[in-house]
Amino acid sequence: MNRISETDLILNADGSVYHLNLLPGDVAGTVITVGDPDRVGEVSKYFDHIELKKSKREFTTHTGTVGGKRLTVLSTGIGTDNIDIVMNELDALVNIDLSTRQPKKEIKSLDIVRIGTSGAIQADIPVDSLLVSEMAFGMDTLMHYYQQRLSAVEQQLINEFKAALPGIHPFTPYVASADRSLIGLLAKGLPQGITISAPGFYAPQGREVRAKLATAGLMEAIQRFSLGTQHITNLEMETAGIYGMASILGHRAISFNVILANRITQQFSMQPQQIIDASIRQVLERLTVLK
Ligand code: R1P
Repeated sequence: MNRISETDLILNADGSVYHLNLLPGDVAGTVITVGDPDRVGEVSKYFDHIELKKSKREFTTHTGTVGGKRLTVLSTGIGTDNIDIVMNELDALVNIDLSTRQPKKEIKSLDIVRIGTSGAIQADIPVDSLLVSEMAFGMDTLMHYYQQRLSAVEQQLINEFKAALPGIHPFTPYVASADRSLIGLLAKGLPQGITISAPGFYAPQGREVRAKLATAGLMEAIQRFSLGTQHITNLEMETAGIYGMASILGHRAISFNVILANRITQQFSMQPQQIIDASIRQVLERLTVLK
């Protein structure tokens, strides 16, 4: 097999992967991702034992155990450009022999669990609720750089969504889904929805601060779009990339969204930190079912 070159997969002097600054043994089979580096400690404070803390740029990692289960929590920073880095380097840590620079014979599948914040775009989704992304459309372009094999159903979803944005959005969105088995194991009793991962926070999510500068009609078209009885539920900036990369690399992924804002009712959470904390505890409890 071809040796992976020093420039395709960059390693630091200690053998760790370039951006995450991690060695293969540093990562557990279940990886919680959060956007905010400060949220890593908010998750790991519930670990019984923390065995490792490492950091580089926006990527902070803590690995430890909760009730005997080994977990890693890692910050991705904001956006799917970072997700490209995080998913490739996590995959390299478990599926590439970093000393020989060859893919391992047995490919390992990680469980990737996002705990992120998000804004709802349907009036009936309450602020402070927790919503699981069943599927996500990427309004960024990340998956167009990969050979994402789409089912006929997924291709149809993209066509329908693109047709709902005529002349408003110049790019073809991509679509990717949560792992069905993780949804079965972890999402019981929680609302599930269709998430939009936007490539920015302001105009890409319909926000206008100083003047009317955002593309007219985009948010309204997204909000109106329906697949049968389902509508797009929420906006954030990573889920589609995580789902797309997980599916091409063979990992299982699920994204939990703490709904801090409702863009339709224009409400923002009165107690965001407490709500994020309660959601972290809820997700950690749910993770105990994973082997
Ligand atoms: C924007 O404020 C950030 O918050 C959301 C978005 O996806 C974006 O990363 O998630 P996190 O709270 O996990 O960062």
